[in-house]
Parts: sequence; structure tokens; C-alpha cells
Amino acid sequence: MRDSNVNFNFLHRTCTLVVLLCFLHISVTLFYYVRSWDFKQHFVQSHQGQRKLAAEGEGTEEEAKHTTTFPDLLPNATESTKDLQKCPEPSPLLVGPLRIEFSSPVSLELVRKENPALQNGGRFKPKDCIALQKVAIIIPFRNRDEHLKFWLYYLHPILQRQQLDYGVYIINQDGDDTFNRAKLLNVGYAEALKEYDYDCFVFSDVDLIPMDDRNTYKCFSQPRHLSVSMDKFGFRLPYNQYFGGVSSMSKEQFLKINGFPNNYWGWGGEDDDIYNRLSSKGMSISRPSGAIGKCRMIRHERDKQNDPNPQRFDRIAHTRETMHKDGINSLSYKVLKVEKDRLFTKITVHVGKPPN
Ligand code: UDH
Ligand code: NGS
Repeated sequence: MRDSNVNFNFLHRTCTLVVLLCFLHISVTLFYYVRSWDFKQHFVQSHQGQRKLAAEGEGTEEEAKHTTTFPDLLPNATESTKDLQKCPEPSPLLVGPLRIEFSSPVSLELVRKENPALQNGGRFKPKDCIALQKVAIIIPFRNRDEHLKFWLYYLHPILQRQQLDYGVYIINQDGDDTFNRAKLLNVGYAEALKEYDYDCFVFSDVDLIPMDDRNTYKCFSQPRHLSVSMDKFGFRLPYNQYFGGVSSMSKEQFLKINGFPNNYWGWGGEDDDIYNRLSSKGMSISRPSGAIGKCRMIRHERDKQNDPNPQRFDRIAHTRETMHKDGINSLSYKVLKVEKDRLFTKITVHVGKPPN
């Protein structure tokens, strides 16, 4: 009887000990589990905060780069917390010379289908790196829909390969008064800046297509002339001061010359006036080589209400005197319509007409 009592007591104590040990084990496991969960939450939040700052340019890219990642702790979070570095220069996606031809028409549907990465308004930014420049591409426009389709068809893939953070703005002159290319370009500058903090502006005619994607549509330390070697001029510059077709300027360069003239109605001279503005401010023109700067123009007849401007020679003779009062500081216009397509932002404007 005593023996069986001793056995029972021993068994009872052993069981109590086992239960206590189990409890201790569970408590310790629970403690560490809760601690690691808190840490993960904190880590994901602070890391995402840093990425957002770096992408917005508020935090430095260095800061984002030095944030430690713990892929073993966060197997599912690695994709969303991936560090973004500056895009390499030149872009590794460039292919060089391109075949450009205009024999069969293209449709906007086709261009939309072939450019799935575009955001509404003709906006794009590379997803794997931070673009070096934020570029607004401004196109003066009226009644050139067929040309615009070709431009969008060829340019969107090129601009994406150039890894630019860009937006395409079609500035459409309303009505059928005399065309004013330079004023439309000023409007494009002003309207694009209302949307996004662009630091570079590319001004392009709708009928010019680059034949080499190494001709990057971005800004340089000096104003850039990009359409240096056009087929219609036998692939050479028509004259040394020529600044027509496609050009680019940083915000700073543009403001230094008070933007473009508003009073060149009809064809010709406004690009020479812009050249005069740049040279009067001591700037020089940067250009790609003749080979990289080759481009094709879509052949066309002279448009209605864009006859050669008889006043153009007199105007370009006085750029230095007029440029400080005629430019972005005296620009006035009325926006009539803003259309957002996935391929472009089209802004229809009333720019007035030439004084009698
Ligand atoms: N533009 C329009 N609509 C117009 C006029 C001009 O969209 O009615 C825009 C367009 O972006 C064009 C740019 O302004 O590319 C420059 O105008 P332009 O193409 O008329 O100038 P360019 O010097 O041609 O290229 C002049 C007419 C040549 C006639 C040749 C006849 N064989
Ligand atoms: C010059 C014009 C420019 C024009 C260039 C090329 O003569 O505006 O020809 O024209 N300057 C003047 O008329 C003062 S083009 O052959 O492309 O039609 O851009």
C-alpha cells in the first residue's frame, strides 16, 4: 500500500513538471514570435517611407541605397521594397539606327497596343530605375492627325528605351487664324509645368522622326538642337545657326531667354529668333553628330493659314531689343479643352490672331 502511494506521488510530481515545462516552452515561443512580428511591421513601414522619398527626389538616393534589406525575414516583401538606382547613362536599351518609313498608315489603337507601359496623358517613367530627367515633349499642332500617328508610333518606343520620365503634350491651335508655332511652344511649357515638375523641355515639330535612338530627347548643359541631319536637307544642316525642327532646353535655359517670341504669325523666322535669344545670353548650341542626328520629315504641302510671314526678317533683326518684353513673361492665351489619351495630352488653345 505504502509502495503504491510512493509511486503515485512520484508520478504526480513528474506530470506537474512536464506541464510546467510545456507552459514555459509555449510562453518563450510566443514571446519571440510577437517580438519578430512587431519588428517586421516597423521595418516594412520605414523602408517604404524611404523609397517614396527617394522616388520623389526628397530623400537622397544614397539614403535609400543604404537601407538594409532582410530578404530572409521578408520573403514576400522583397519585390515591393526593391531599391531603385539612377538609370545608367547611356541607356542599355538603345539599339542605334532605325528604319523609318511612312508608306503604310498606322492607327492609334495599334500604337496603344504596342505601348502597354504608358500611363494616361502620354506619361511614362522607367520602372526599374530613376530617370535622369523629367522631360515634357511639346508639339505645336493643327490638323496634322496623320503625322501625329506616325510620331506617336515611332517616338513612344524610342523615348521608353531612352529611359526618360516623360509626358507628351500636343498644343492644338484652335480656329483657323494664322498659325503661331512659337507661341504654342510657350503655351506647352506653361501648361506642362502645371502638371508635373518637369526639368527639361523638348520642342518637336509633329512631322520629324529621329532615325537613331541614341539621339536622346533630353537636356544638356547648353541648349540642344536635335534635328541636325534631316533627309530634306540631304542629311546636313541648312545653315550653322539653324535651330528649327526639334530642340531641347532645361527650365533654366528657357527662362534665361524669356522663353520664345509670341509675335511670329505664319511661317518662318521664329526659330532664328530663338537662336538669337540664346546667343545674346552667351549660350552655345549643343548638337549630336551628323550620323546620330539623322531624321526623316514626313513630306507635306504648305498648310492653310501658315504662309511665310513677311515681317520675319525685320523681327529677327531686333531680337535683342524685343526679347525681354516679348516671351514667357507676356504670354496670354485661353485653354479651351484638355483631352487625355493614353498616348498624349492634347490641349486646345485660343492664341489670338496677328494685330492688323
Ligand atoms: N504645324 C501644324 N499645323 C499647321 C502648321 C504647322 O501642326 O497648320 C506644326 C507642325 O508641328 C509642323 C510645325 O508646326 O511640323 C512646323 O510647321 P511646318 O511643317 O509647316 O514647317 P516646315 O518648315 O514646312 O516643316 C513648311 C512648308 C513646306 C512646304 C513645302 C511644299 N512642298
Ligand atoms: C529659314 C527660316 C527658318 C526655317 C528654315 C528652314 O530661312 O525659319 O529656313 O526652313 N528663316 C527665315 O525665313 C528668316 S524649311 O526649309 O524647313 O522650310 O526654319
